Amino acid sequence: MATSIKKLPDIEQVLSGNGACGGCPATMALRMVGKALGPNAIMLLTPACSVASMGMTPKLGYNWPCINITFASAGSSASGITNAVEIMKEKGRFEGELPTVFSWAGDGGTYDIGFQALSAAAERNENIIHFCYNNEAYSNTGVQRSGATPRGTFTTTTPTGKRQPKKNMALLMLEHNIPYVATATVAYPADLYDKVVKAKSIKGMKYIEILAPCYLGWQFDMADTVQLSRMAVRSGAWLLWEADNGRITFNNPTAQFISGKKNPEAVDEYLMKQGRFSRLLQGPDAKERIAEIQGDVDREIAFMRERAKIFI
Ligand SMILES: Cc1ncc(C[n+]2csc(CCOP(=O)(O)OP(=O)(O)O)c2C)c(N)n1
Ligand code: SF4
Ligand SMILES: [Mg+2]
Repeated sequence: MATSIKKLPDIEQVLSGNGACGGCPATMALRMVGKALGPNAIMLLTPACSVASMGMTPKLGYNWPCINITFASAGSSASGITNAVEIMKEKGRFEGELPTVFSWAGDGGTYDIGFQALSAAAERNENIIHFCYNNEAYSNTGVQRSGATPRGTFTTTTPTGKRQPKKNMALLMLEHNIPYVATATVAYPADLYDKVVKAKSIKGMKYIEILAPCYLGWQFDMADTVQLSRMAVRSGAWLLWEADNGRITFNNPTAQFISGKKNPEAVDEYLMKQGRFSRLLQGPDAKERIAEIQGDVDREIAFMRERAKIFI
């Protein structure tokens, strides 16, 4: 049961005056993460919009010690820092509660360029939280395709629509046998908050992926970020789930589709609300293209329903 949004702490770790676009989903998500983690944390960032938005010392937009690292090294850098603070504590050179060490990366820095070091950190079960805010493209450099970009999407490197489906990164992380994996999105802030609070309490590797509809890449009105996020979940294009020690449970409204109590909405309306699809869905082959995307969504729901039954 998610905490009510009215009961979220007043604490703000994302400060006013940062350089993000209006309606930026990454910044909204980070605000919720800040409420859940509190001030005692160390943040690592790979190159992405969240770095471009944060400003420069001494006027950082994020109220944590922040370290900018290379694209490929979120897993290894966060591992080094978490081990360093634990050893300092053992040697009596660090007093008080250990900080939460977390990496904050985009889908480019997680699915693609950062995957190798992240996979290695997961296999070692390092005591970190890796957050992927997934806007389904390399937004900061002008919207190029990533491994998280869904089939049929226009990006500057897929001008006629991406041909391949996205990969299921959260499931790949689960298959590393780590203690906690979760998916979330900005339209369900209390669900996100609860998941981060839980991750903070668990020792070992935690992975949380947040769908982050970006008006620039997805081509919608920046006032509609939350609406797009909700439509993604209601259509089943984004599934809300978590896995404690390998056991998958689904969160509402996804849980209702999985149990068959309710059907997800058709993806058409969700797709047509976004310029990155709608431009490509106006031609003579529109019906087949929509059917192909709907097929990917239906397959993923069916696959996750069956995958959740496996717990040995
Ligand atoms: C090795 C390397 N390649 C390319 C870049 C240029 N670059 C900076 S940010 C960025 C996009 C990152 O995409 P993502 O991780 O999805 O974050 P987003 O921009 O979408 O927030 C790229 C390609 C870089 N900094 N380092
Ligand atoms: S381009 Fe998208 S992800 Fe980047 S700062 Fe703007 S709204 Fe946020
Ligand atoms: Mg991205």
